[in-house]
Amino acid sequence: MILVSTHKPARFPGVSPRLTFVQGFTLTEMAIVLFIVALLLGAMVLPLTAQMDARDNGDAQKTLAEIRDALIGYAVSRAGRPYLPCPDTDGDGAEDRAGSACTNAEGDIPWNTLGLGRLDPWNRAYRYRVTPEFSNNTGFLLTTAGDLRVCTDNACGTPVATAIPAVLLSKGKNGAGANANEVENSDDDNDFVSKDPDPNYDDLVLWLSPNILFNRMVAAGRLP
Ligand SMILES: [Ca+2]
Ligand SMILES: [Ca+2]
Ligand SMILES: [Ca+2]
Repeated sequence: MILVSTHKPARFPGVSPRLTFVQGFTLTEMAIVLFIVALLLGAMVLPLTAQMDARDNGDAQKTLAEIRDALIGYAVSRAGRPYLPCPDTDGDGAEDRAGSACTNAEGDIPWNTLGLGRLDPWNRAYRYRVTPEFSNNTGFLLTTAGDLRVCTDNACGTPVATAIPAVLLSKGKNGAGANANEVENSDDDNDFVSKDPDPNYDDLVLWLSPNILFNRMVAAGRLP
């Protein structure tokens, strides 16, 4: 809203021009409005991507937790002493076991054996590594120690967890990244990195704590 004089300057001194309010926008006002709209649109588009990423990450975390529960359910339901399933190493979703031991300590989640967790939100298989002493079908005891470690970086100066029976992993939106912390999660050894996401790290790592596993076996009457 602006004030505009609708009359020519007064011809006679002492008589001031009459002022009238005129409805409408000046170019400056239009520019300000457009600028604000552009700001708002920009502010909406970025969070939309962030929201979708957050939703996918949340879905993956939820599925990883369900897979972890399914591992415990698998162990509880064994006929003899409890043991964990082997990884799937040939892509058919069934665990790959050669005799009493796993063909490999690491592979994809045996989604068909467990009944869930075929692909993560980015259409890649969830990964799974298990300590051989926990996956041998001779079964584990309350004294069995895991051989996996979870650390906050690839140097692993401060392990978050040690003696872990099994680790579950989604490689996140960027897949197996080239960053050293992500490489640590794809190098087929006993160490994994779990940390807050950054521009070069988006892996999601979940592990099966020996205390939870043992507690559930005792509660189910399967151990000792
Ligand atoms: Ca298989
Ligand atoms: Ca990743
Ligand atoms: Ca590693």
